[in-house]
Amino acid sequence: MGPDALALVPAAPEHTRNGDAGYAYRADSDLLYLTGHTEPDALAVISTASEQDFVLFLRPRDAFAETWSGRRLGLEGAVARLGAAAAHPFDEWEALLPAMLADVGTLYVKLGAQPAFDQKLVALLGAMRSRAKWKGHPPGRIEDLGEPLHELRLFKSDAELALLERAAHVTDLAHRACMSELRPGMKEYELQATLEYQFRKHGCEPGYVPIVAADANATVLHYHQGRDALVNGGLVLIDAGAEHEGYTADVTRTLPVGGAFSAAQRDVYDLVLKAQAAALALCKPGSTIPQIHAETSRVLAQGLIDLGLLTGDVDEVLREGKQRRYYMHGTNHYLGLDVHDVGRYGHKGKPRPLEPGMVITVEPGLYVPQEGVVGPEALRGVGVRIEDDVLITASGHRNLTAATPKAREEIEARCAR
Ligand SMILES: [Mn+2]
Repeated sequence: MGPDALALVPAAPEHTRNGDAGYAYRADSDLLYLTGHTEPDALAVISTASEQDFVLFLRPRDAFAETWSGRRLGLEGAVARLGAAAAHPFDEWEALLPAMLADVGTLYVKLGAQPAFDQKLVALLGAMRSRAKWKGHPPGRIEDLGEPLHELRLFKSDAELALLERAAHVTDLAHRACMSELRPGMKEYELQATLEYQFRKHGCEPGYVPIVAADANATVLHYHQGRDALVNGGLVLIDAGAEHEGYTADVTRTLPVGGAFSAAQRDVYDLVLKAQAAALALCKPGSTIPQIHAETSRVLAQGLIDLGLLTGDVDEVLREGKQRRYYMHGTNHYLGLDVHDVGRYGHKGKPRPLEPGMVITVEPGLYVPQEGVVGPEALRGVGVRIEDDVLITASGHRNLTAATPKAREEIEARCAR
């Protein structure tokens, strides 16, 4: 932020599910990252313009309110537990902020993220302007807080990596439980229950709504209905990650129901695994995400030609983007507090190289529609994705989710038991 600057980070609003019932509250990742505060109705003020470098507005202790909606950290807690230099009741932020903003050089704020907050802030700046002669001017510049803050979040500290490793471990337990409990006739939601049971049993929660997709349901990328039965000889795609203290893993495995891949399923599985190996080999400093995607797409395109799903030579297929009919998503995204984590992927169309400390997913897949495609009948409706999470290191990468089985023979053995 530089000197003489002040950043504002509001808490995420609560959302009602229906009636008086709310959704489970999840703190805004920026606020969580900077402060550790997990309650709604809060505003963090981070300052290089004042001795008070971290001031938190938050809900004060209130015996009656806490009877209904749970214990609160309170003002004393903000100072004692979160290291705030000062704490004030949340409903005083509009009254107290003008004095904190007066004659500050630069205000950092993420405009557009929370329109209701923006509106109050703009009104407050307007009121400051009309009183500027006596009370001090509003900040001279307004900068996007996302730029410096998300650059920080993109590079994981050792403490953050320890949390991600714990999330990866619990995710591994959950995927292994699915492998051993998998039986023909089960419903998709039963495996979803297995995943969530393991997450919660180990103190985590789902980092995103798990995808459990039987057979052709796997060709719907964000499939969430989850009420179909698993058919003997079919496949089930499981995309699920545990979130631990805000940090989530993001792992996909594709399993044979009954314990044996058919010849056609095996061909697709082996191809996706081969594409993932090619992608992983490029996960090192200096590579770019578009470069990894291009190489992954090349392996998949050649395989699609070999399987009879595409015709022509591989350069022509890639030039025309024909492989996108079967592989329509990207190969990598950043991972951290958000499953699709923050951080710039490039600037003005130029991709940025990977650097040590970044954590990315590696997730090639192939999804053969049931209708409107050429090639062998047996491939129709087959959807396979294999996804791991890697930390970029100085010498290459470390696969944080390597423990979760993906070798075809091992997957078969575990699912057959
Ligand atoms: Mn992913």
